[in-house]
Amino acid sequence: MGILRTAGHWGAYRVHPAENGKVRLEADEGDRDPSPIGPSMAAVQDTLRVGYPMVRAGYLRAPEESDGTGRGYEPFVRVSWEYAIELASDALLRAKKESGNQSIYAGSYGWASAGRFHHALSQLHRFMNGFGGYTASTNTYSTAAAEVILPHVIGNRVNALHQSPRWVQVAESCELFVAFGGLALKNSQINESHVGRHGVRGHLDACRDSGVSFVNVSPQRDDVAADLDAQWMATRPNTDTALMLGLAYHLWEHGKVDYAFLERCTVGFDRFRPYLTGECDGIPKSPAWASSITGIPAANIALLAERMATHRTMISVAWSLQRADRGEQPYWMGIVLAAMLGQIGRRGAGIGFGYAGMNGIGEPLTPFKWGSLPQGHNPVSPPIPVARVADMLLNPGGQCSYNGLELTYPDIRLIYWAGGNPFHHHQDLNRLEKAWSRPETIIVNEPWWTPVARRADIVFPVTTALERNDISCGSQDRFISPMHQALEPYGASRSDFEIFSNLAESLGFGESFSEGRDELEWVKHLYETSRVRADACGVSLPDFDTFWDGGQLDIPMDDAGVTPLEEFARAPEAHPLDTPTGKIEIYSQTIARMTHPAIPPHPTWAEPYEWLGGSEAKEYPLHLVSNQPARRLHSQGDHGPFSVGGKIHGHEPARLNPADAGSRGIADGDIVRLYNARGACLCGAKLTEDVMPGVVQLSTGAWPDMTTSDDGQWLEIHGNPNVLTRDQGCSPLSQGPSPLTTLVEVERFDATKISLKPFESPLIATG
Ligand SMILES: Nc1nc2c(c(=O)[nH]1)N[C@H]1C(S)=C(S)[C@@H](COP(=O)(O)OP(=O)(O)OC[C@H]3O[C@@H](n4cnc5c(=O)[nH]c(N)nc54)[C@H](O)[C@@H]3O)O[C@H]1N2
Ligand SMILES: Nc1nc2c(c(=O)[nH]1)N[C@H]1C(S)=C(S)[C@@H](COP(=O)(O)OP(=O)(O)OC[C@H]3O[C@@H](n4cnc5c(=O)[nH]c(N)nc54)[C@H](O)[C@@H]3O)O[C@H]1N2
Ligand SMILES: [Mo]
Repeated sequence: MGILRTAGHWGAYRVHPAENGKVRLEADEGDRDPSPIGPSMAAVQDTLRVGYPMVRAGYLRAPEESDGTGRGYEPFVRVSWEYAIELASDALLRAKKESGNQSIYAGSYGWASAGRFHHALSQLHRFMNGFGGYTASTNTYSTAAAEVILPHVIGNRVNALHQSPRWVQVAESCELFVAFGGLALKNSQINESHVGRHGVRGHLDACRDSGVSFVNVSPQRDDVAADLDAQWMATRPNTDTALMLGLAYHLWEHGKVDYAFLERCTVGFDRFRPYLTGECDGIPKSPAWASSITGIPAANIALLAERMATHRTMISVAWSLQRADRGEQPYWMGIVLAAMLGQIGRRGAGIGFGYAGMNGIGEPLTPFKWGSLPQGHNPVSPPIPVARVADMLLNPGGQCSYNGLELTYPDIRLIYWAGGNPFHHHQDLNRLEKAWSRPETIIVNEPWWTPVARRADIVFPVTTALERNDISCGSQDRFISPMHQALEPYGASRSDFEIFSNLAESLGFGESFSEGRDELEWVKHLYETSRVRADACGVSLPDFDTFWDGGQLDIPMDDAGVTPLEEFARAPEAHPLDTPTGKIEIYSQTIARMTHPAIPPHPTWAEPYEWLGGSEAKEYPLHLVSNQPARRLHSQGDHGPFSVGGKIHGHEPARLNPADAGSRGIADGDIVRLYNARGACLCGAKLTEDVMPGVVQLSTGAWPDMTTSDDGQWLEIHGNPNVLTRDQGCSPLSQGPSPLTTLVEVERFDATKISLKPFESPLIATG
């Protein structure tokens, strides 16, 4: 074997041996904008690892009568693999026999690690299906509201969330790029699969060089790279729907609506117009009205509408906008605004979702599907909206409205989590902590002693990507890369595949789970499946050995190709959308039939449950923007040097405007307490004019470090925003998470008595 290679969500790398048996990662040749997250992850391959199967002491004493309130506090006891597998098998069998497979929750959301074969969730779901099924989750924390609203408005076929008009075409043809939620370069460092080459910086350079004008509609100035000279329209968080309505009103008032496009490609403008003009409710959604809600001067709104009508315009809507109360609305209204401009389907113009949210957005899709681990069939239904997990645990038998359905929550007795960290990603962690104490058994597969591993009954230690063989590829990346095993497994850790093979063996379906293949045989099988599919599309891939010993392969992709929405806009009769009418639905009969007051049949502005313009702001006058971290992927690698290097006295930085800091006596570098009625956390203050007044920004992913404060309340002392966010669905339509709708207050905090220990292994008792 020549050069060893690996890949992660943050890039593709060559692996070099380093001191103390460690490895050093060097960005793959050709990646001109590599991410430091990869090398930082490599530095913690042996830090805070779970080395052996571990069982919570109270659970070990009495698995059948365990008290879940001890989770997260009691010490763990090291056990043998045989015993751990037996305990987990017994628990699975007990739940199945006494309450049926529905009582097992394996919705297990999370990003795990890159690698087509060792994808933790695919392994878990294949295993659970072999066992007779499980309660699953539906939609994602990233884009749940969009995943539910877009099919109603533009259908599924266009796959709009992953098929935004191509970057190359934007650079060639777009004149005005209006970025709702910005284009944060930090977010484009990663991908759902791996990142072969970081391309967004280059695309933005090309846009700048060809004279594209950028407008950054966001509470943060630095959501768009400084050298793009974007016009910053600082908007109150969660008011984008109102702003879009104001822009739409101006177009209508000044005869700038493309009625021919509306006639040809949409339905329902006639039912939406009375709302826009105020005919039906007495409130014209004028720029002046939008100004009173967004805080943006009316003249600027009118001016932007004029520019949009006279330039080839891309309306870009970041995913963050829909991770909020009524997050479906800005997505729907963005499409209506683009339709009124009549530019949907024109090269480099129209509407795009999630630009710069990941490296792959705005890239073409691979022309064939990569091989993947077969999942089998899950006979258990319904799946539960992913962010309703705490509701489900707290309310067995309770009802949940979702996309026109009434779901009943199952009674969950066992949770199996692999590849995610709900104790960073879920909202209102204090509430989740209560919900988490309910089930009888919680099993977690994890490489590190993360907050969720620490709250399990049985922890199976998992190898990392550097300790196993795999391939990395994905539909939005033109590269496929080998992932070679570069390190011996840490301690007694095993891959998720081995763990589930062991469990399946113990439960009597070992052969059907593994199909008699070992790791490398599976990797080869997935590669060969891909090779056959590629061949059918005229793409020739080398044989496995050549690929395995070589570097990344570059798959030819069609940059100039037509996107499905472009095809539709050119010839809507020949290429109808798969909406009920075949057209863009400005008014949806399907949603109207749901007859729910919180789910209007056309885009509508409604006040979020808490926001800067509402009465709640009297007590908690700052809007918390908990966005994605620049120095890690979610909570992964928070203990790595790159993430730790960004902390302030060990706390996660919270950025706020000097005006807000000054009025509270807060100086740069102070420890501050962010709080509201749901919880409180400690952060390091960072003052910057890049954050608009009235807003505090705190990235997600700091490992929660819980303690009790003087008043007996829970205090999170590391800086995790999810002790402050509300655990409420966006609406009964999508039930998506709404963390970006959160108000807080901030004060200086005397942290002299605080002992910060977010990165510690739990106590290990001798068994
Ligand atoms: N307030 C607020 N909260 C948010 C968001 C927000 O904007 N604001 N964003 C949300 C979004 S968009 C997302 S996607 C979620 C992200 O939430 P998650 O995807 O849950 O976050 P990660 O930190 O990536 O968790 C992955 C876990 O998998 C583990 N892991 C890695 N490799 C393997 C493996 O091979 N096997 C196993 N078994 N485990 C492995 C890692 O150690 C880590 O603990 O957070 C959501 N939460
Ligand atoms: N480095 C790094 N990159 C990542 C991730 C990571 O963890 N680390 N996570 C990845 C994942 S899973 C996802 S889903 C994507 C998420 O991609 P996004 O959802 O686009 O990312 P965020 O950083 O949450 O939000 C982007 C910006 O939106 C702005 N914003 C917040 N609320 C509002 C609002 O109401 N209106 C407007 N106009 N703007 C608002 C904020 O200023 C914020 O900086 O990022 C991905 N990229
Ligand atoms: Mo996400």
